[in-house]
Amino acid sequence: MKRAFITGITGQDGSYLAELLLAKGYEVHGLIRRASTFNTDRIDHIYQDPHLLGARLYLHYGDLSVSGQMADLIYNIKPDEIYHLGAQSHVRVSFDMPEYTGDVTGLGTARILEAIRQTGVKTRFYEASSSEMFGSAPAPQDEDTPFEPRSPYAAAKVYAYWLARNYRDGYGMFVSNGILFNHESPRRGETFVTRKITRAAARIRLGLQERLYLGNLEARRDWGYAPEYVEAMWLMMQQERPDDFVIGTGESHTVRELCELAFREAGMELEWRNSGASEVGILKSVSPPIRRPEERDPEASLGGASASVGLVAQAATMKDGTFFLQATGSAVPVAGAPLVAIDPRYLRPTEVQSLLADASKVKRLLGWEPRVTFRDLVRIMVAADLRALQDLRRCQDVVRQMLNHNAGV
Ligand code: NDP
Ligand code: GDR
Repeated sequence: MKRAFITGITGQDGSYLAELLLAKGYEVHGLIRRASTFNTDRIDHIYQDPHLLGARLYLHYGDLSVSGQMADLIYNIKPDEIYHLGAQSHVRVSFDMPEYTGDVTGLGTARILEAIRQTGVKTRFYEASSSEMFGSAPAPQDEDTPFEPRSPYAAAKVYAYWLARNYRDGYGMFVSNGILFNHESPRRGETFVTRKITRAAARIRLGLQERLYLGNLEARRDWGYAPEYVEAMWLMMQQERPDDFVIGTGESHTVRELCELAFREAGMELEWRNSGASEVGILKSVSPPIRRPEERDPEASLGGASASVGLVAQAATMKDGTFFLQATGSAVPVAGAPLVAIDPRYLRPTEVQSLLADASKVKRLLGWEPRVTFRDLVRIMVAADLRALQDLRRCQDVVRQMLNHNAGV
């Protein structure tokens, strides 16, 4: 049985990769950080009690900023493959925390590579490199495009990239860089722009949020679907020789397009007015219904739950069994409402304006190609956010009914 060690297993990619490797029969070890609240949401569904016979998922406490620990873990686990995904991965935050980002995102890689070298454990190493390293280099970008990093995060990733290559060349280690362009999913952290937008579209549609504040609407990204990208990571580690690969879709869109599409998926058409910092996305029309076939009694759960969060809204059922929210107050969006606005806080001191992958190498050599389109991706994410909010409302209802029952109301 192959054994893998994943740093960043609690993150978006780590959770999908752990699923993939477990499905392939691996024993999976993951590095997790101690936190005062649970931080294992994304992997709770695959958690296995290590005391049980046949358990194949093991979690180890640790931190990428601590050197000795990595050597201990690697020596004891003796993994066949190490997927190093752990990082302070937020570009905007890296401007506020440059030193910490350098320590975790840059030096974290050095600590693991040194641990492998010093322990002599025979293992393969995957470095989570990033399209951010290309920075201001003109699009499209491929494996030969020179790096022009534009943030402390990107600078740290460039350091880690070159260190990985240095250990491959200098010590003959199996070390591969996956240069991944943005990849998203319903598990994406809520402050990255895709999830921030899809979540806000769902919340605004259900009357739980009034407005979405964004930064640069013109930034262009090559957005793909995360579960497909972890397949590419695994493929890279199965090759005879280590190599570096760009992974992306070859299609790019602006934040503005993403925003329009996500709101449309949630049943709202946007219209842009003004420009610069005063630009706003106005609600042109709401197009009910939102399909929710599994909901049997929307009146009972939705109307009540809206009241429970202090909003003025009621559910209405359409003839075809679908439903929409009828606005009876200002909390539910009505045409003309400014739903999207600019907040300069979300602008970056230096921006990466346009990223677009030329991923022909990975297609040619590994046969990897993305299947989920940009439209599919946004649809998947908006649907997941709507579903999650509706599930939450149902739970709130049940709890309220129980409380009422206990109180004899
Ligand atoms: P996430 O931000 O979702 O996950 C980051 C992971 O790193 C989390 O498990 C986090 O733990 C862990 N981590 C952060 N700091 C430390 C630390 N000091 N010690 C130990 N663990 C730590 O990132 P993604 O899953 O999106 O990305 C995975 C990797 O790929 C990252 O290195 C990222 O920079 C890189 N990347 C991502 C791309 C993308 O589009 N998603 C594109 C290109 C590269 P916790 O849960 O406790 O916070
Ligand atoms: P990025 O992702 O910086 O590309 O890094 P993010 O989703 O944060 O930003 C994408 C683009 O959207 C613009 N933007 C905003 N971004 C955020 N977060 N919030 C906003 O309100 C907002 N408004 C506009 C940004 O300026 C940017 O141009 C991600 C991370 O996963 C990295 O770890 C990874 O390496 C790269 O993708 C590839």
